[in-house]
Amino acid sequence: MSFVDIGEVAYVPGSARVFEHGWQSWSPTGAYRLDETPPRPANGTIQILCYRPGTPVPERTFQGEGLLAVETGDGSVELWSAAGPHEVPSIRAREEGGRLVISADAPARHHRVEGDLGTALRRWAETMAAAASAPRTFPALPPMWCTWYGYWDKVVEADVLENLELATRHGLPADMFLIDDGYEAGIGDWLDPRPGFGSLARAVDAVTGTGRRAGIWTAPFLVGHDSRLYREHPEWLVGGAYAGRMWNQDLAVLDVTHPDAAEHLTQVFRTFAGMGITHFKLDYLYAGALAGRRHEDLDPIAAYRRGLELIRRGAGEEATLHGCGAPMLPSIGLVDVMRVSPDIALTLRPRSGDISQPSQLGARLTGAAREFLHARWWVNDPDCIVVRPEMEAREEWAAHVAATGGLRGSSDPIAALDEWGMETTRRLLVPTATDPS
Ligand code: 9PG
Repeated sequence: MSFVDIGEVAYVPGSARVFEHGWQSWSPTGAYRLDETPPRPANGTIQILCYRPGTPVPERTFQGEGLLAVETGDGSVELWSAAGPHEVPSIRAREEGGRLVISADAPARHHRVEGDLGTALRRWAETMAAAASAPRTFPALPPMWCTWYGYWDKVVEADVLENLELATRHGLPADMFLIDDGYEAGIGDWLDPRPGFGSLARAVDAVTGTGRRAGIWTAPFLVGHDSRLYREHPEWLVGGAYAGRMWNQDLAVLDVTHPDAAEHLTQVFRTFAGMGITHFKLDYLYAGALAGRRHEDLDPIAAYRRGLELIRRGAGEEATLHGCGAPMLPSIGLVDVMRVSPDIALTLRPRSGDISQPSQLGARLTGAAREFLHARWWVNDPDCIVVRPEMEAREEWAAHVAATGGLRGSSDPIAALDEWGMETTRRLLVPTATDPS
């Protein structure tokens, strides 16, 4: 891929800022002064997992995926973006002779907006939503409870039952229970139970039996090298595509353009829907848009969109599709809910210093920078409410969640909440805002 200069901007030194839009849910997004260095991946694996694969950024260069905006400092914003959501140019800005030179690796359109960055981003989001036929209105989604940030991959059926009981006893209005990563036998083997989890069907029945909706996590485009799917169907993998390493194994990619793999994918979601599951957290979705050799010669973004359509076919029109780790622009119109930030964690700062990694700081910075997408492209998911006593700076996290209109989900073991945690959780568990801010 080669970059071609497409424009330049004059700016006011000291007050100008460049807004970089990250590729997927976990990719850092924000506005930076020209003397700041934006977040960059700590290593090659994180580049694949959390940034745009294959697009390392040169030194002293800003880069947005599908969107780069310059708040010039004189009251206007100059913005470059894809013509539509199905092509996502990488767009760069570098300082040269007192101006910013803009370059891109695919066609990008220029817009100039009088006003501040927030105004320009809101207007841009509306233009893109219309071009992508995103829904015009967004439902008030009820709050939820999620297993991940309390039980991690050790979750068992009994944890779900215990928290159902406690939610009822404490009057927590969590109307959907999401069983996150940990119930499955392998990455790709979604219908096989992890030995020791218990029964997924029983857990789902317990949830729906209380009148709540049941949700489940999958990473539908990933195939872990340790999985049964990987052993049994090497012909279903995208040739040469490497989705990184997680769960102590290398990750391959399901080729949704292979008819049998496509049928399998739809069937997995049809099976879950048949159990009564209506909310689907679809994680590590970036994998579906990786380049590689596919059965059918589709470009990666078209293949990604095809994959989501196959999932929708199995999950049903009424189901809620919840993207995570997902390429942002390519998902418009296909998901109902979208994670807009890296993971929350019990610690304020990320271990590696890279804010694409789980941490409160990363989740707050990128989540706040993407609040303008809420109720314009989808329902934002700022990640879960975690407010038990061991959570570092829990007041700050609660304040961040309170300021977003997006999905409210609690993910503490309810028994671990002290009085402040319980009150805060109850206060924050409200339906999503139907209007954008
Ligand atoms: C389940 C989790 C949860 C969580 C998702 C995703 O790059 N990383 O280090 C990285 C860490 C965690 C992570 C994604 C990326 O979490 O966002 O809500 O569902 O998977 O395994």
